[in-house]
Amino acid sequence: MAIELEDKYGAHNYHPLPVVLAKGEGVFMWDVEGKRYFDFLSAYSAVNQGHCHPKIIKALIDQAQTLELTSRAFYNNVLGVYEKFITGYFGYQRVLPMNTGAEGDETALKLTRKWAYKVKGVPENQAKIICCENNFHGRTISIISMSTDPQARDDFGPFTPGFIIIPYNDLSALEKALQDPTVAGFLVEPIQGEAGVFVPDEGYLKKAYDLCKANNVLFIADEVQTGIARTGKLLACDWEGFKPDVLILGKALSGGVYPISAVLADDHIMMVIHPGEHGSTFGGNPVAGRVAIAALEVVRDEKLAENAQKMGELFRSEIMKINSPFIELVRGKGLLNAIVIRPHKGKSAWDVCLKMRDNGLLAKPTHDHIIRFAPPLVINEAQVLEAVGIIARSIKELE
Ligand code: IF1
Repeated sequence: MAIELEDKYGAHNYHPLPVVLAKGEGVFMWDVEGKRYFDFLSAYSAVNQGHCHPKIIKALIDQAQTLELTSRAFYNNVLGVYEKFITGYFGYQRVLPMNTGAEGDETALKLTRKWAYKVKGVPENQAKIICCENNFHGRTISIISMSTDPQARDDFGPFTPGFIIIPYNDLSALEKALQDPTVAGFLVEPIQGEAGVFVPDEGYLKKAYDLCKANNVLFIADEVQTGIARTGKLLACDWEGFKPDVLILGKALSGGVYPISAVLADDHIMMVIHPGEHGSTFGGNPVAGRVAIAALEVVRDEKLAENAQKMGELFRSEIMKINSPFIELVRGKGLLNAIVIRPHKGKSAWDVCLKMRDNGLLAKPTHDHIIRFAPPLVINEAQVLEAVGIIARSIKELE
């Protein structure tokens, strides 16, 4: 019924796994028939704090009943409190609030271009931004102009100019691209999600950051997916001990209950934007402010980064014990992991996901041979072991 309705009345821009969900709590979701599943997608890492976290839901309801939206034409009594909280939390001087991840990335691109003209002194309309092959930063026209994925790009042109695309995890390509004096920024995912949880070599990010510094270029980290404790640190860049010039957050900034994104930077960058030059009707609204504060408090109070680190180690070591012709490779960091599936007996990653669904665990293939495993970060040891049991059994049943 639900599937037919979506099929008949919705645009066909997704191909969901056939399961109709009706309820969520913690690491679990239930379908319309009451069958329980482990959620190993976490709404693409938006639900790091677990489904329907009571503290976050309470913040949402309380504020929604008090004051929902004022627009930025007026001040509201939550935004400043939220801005002070989030800048202190991540160690930046300023924040620019938006709603979706793609808007966060767009904001960072605009900020970087403006910085190039106002501070770096790049000639008008010449600013360039370096990005990486196989990136995923969202779905807007400018963002897909950076994409190298034909599915994301084909028939959506003409594209936005001003991007230089280099291979990911390739410092000499970056060094070469940085020689162009009109380069304003380097936009990068600390781990490439859509590419199939591709973890770069240790030291790559910090060295890339140092190269950017040496060339007066902004390092822009898209931590929309990797941020907020997913990889076992608050930010994935924390693994290499540096602070990006421009930080983009989204998804779990709301614990999944509401679209909230943010761009963080210090004064010398953020203050190039003046009134009227950028904004959003919903960005920085009181509900978003309260929800984001609650979501970040949960991450800190429940030590979700530490838990993601520990449970991630356990998950990978248990998965590696599964001896199957289907499993080519396991990779990831914290609780952002993927199994590369080797097609076997005509079965693909999609078949593995269907089988796991039957056995009570939901995950989604990416690029038809990779399955991403990213449960809510509140998962405990017994649950990891039970989930790995389901994954192992599902794979065995297909052999
Ligand atoms: C879809 C992947 C995840 C992101 C990074 C910005 C955005 C995303 C690093 C945009 C969004 C999504 C959106 C979802 C698929 C998905 C995804 F498979 F593509 F790689 F999460 F794993 N930066 N990621 O990953 O954020 O505007 O969507 O809020 O179907 O588009 P958004």
